[in-house]
Amino acid sequence: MVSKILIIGACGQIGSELTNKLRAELGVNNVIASDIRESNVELVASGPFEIIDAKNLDQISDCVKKYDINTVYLMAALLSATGEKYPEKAWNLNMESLLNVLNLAKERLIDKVFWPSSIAVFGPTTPKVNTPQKTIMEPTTVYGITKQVGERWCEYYHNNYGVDVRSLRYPGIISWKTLPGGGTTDYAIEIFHKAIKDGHYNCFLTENTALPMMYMEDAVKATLDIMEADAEDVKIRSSYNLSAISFTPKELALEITKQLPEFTISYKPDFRQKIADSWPSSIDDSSARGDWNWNHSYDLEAITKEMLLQLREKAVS
Ligand code: AKB
Repeated sequence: MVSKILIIGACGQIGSELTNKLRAELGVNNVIASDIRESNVELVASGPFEIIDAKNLDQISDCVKKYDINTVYLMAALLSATGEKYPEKAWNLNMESLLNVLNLAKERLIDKVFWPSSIAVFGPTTPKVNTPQKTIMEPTTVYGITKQVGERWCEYYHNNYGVDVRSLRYPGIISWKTLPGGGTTDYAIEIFHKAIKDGHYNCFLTENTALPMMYMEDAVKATLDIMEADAEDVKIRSSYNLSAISFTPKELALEITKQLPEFTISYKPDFRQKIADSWPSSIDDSSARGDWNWNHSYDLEAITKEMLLQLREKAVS
């Protein structure tokens, strides 16, 4: 059967790269991009695009019927830092969109769902180092709460209605094509932009705040790997721990100075420090590696080289 895919939240950081990759693999017309507004000109011009508010079940359902969609990637969400500013908005968007898509799968209008969870599902009482797949989860951000509840819903719909839903707990994702918006791990992207533009970065986290991170290429690969895995190999239907590397702002700055010796960094922690402090510093993702052979490729050195190269090229083009 031909995969007919709908990506909700396709203009965002991960959605846009996922759309490009899936279009390259499956053909442009088999991957329908959608978002609440046309905020990514290149993406909108690159193939079929629909305006969809992820909170609106009718809009999603009409699009699914119009294009005979069988798989939905739900990438629309309010992230951790924005969520703390607008808690109710974050709850409404993150929960209603998920239930809309799960209900379409329950009604068999679609066959398969991808929904991203996050390291934000963990909290200050979670073991911080090498955080296990199954552990204490008491998130203190509204974003983390929506991810935790969302995971429970995914598992519930799988167990009770046979919904084929697959999910990953993304760490911070580093990329150069589309800017992230409203996350706590965003510093690890901002730093590259500022390093090239100003030679200096004022970091909103302290120098020793270690967080799990991953390059976009690896994140997209993990997403497609789990979606293409045999159903019986996807043993966890809440969400899988997913990990590549962990580093602190100081370690990242040091790596950047290997390429840009003049680069300097200062630290002025803001409200996002508290969010970062509540999250793990590293993740044990052996279940993902064992169940469907997940493997990452990019280490800190490779990410740094690639980010500086691509952003420099983008700046002159
Ligand atoms: C955020 O910082 O909010 C996100 C995430 C870790 O889910 N990047």
